[in-house]
Amino acid sequence: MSSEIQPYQTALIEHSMQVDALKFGSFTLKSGRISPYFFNAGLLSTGPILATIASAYASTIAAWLHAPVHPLPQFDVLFGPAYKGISLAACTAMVLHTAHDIPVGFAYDRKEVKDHGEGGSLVGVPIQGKRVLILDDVMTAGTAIRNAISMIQAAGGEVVGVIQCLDREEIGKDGGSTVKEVNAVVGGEGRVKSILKMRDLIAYLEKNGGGERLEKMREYWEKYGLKD
Ligand code: OMP
Repeated sequence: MSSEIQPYQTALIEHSMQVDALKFGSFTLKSGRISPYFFNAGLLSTGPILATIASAYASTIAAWLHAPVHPLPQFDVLFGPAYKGISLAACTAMVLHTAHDIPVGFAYDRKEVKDHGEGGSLVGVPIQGKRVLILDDVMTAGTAIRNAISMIQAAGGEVVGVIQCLDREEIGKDGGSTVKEVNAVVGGEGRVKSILKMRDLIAYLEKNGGGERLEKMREYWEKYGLKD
C-alpha cells in the first residue's frame, strides 16, 4: 500500500477534520465492523465546504471523462442517493456546468415513497433510458451503492459509473474487493472513482505524526483493507 497525497486531498482531509466530518476513535459501522475512523459527510455543510467538496467531485469527474485508461462514458444524469448524496450531487451538477461546461441533469430518491401529487420515489430529471453517474459519500461493503444501482435500473436507467468522496477500500461482503464487485455490476473495470481513499488518510497521518491513530488505522487495514 502506498499513496502520494495531493494538496487538494490534504485540504479536504483538514477541512473535514476541522468540522468533525472526519473523526478518529472507535465506531461501529453499518457492516458491524469496528472502525478506528468515521467519515460523516453530513457535517460537510457550510457554504465554503460545499464549494470545496463539489469542486473536488466535479474536477474528478471532468478528468475521468478524458482519462486515457478506463474513461468514464458520457452520462446524462448525476444521481445523489438520499440523504447525504442529494446536496452533494446538486452542488456538483452546478459546478460541472459553471466550471467545466458539462451540462447534466440531476436526480435523487425519496426514502419514503410518495403516493400523491407527482408520486413515486424518484425526484429530478427522468432517468428512463438515460446514462446515470451515481454520486455518493462513502463506500464500505457496497450495500448503499447496490441499493442505488437497483433503484436506477428498475426505473429504466443505465448506471455507467460511481463517484464517491471516500473509498474505505475494504473487503466486500463476498470476501473480495467492494470496488471490483461494484465494477462488475456497473459495466467493467474502472467504473468506480473516489476523491479520497483509506490509503490517503494513512499517508496523511504518516506525514503529520499520526501516533496511536496511525497504529489503529494500520491494524484495521491489516484486518479489512484490500491487499493489492
Ligand atoms: P456500505 O453500504 O457498507 O458501503 O456503507 C456505506 C454507508 O455507511 C454510508 O453511506 C454511510 O451511511 C455509512 N458510513 C459512513 O457514512 N462513513 C463511514 O466512515 C463508514 C460508514 C459505514 O457505516 O460503513
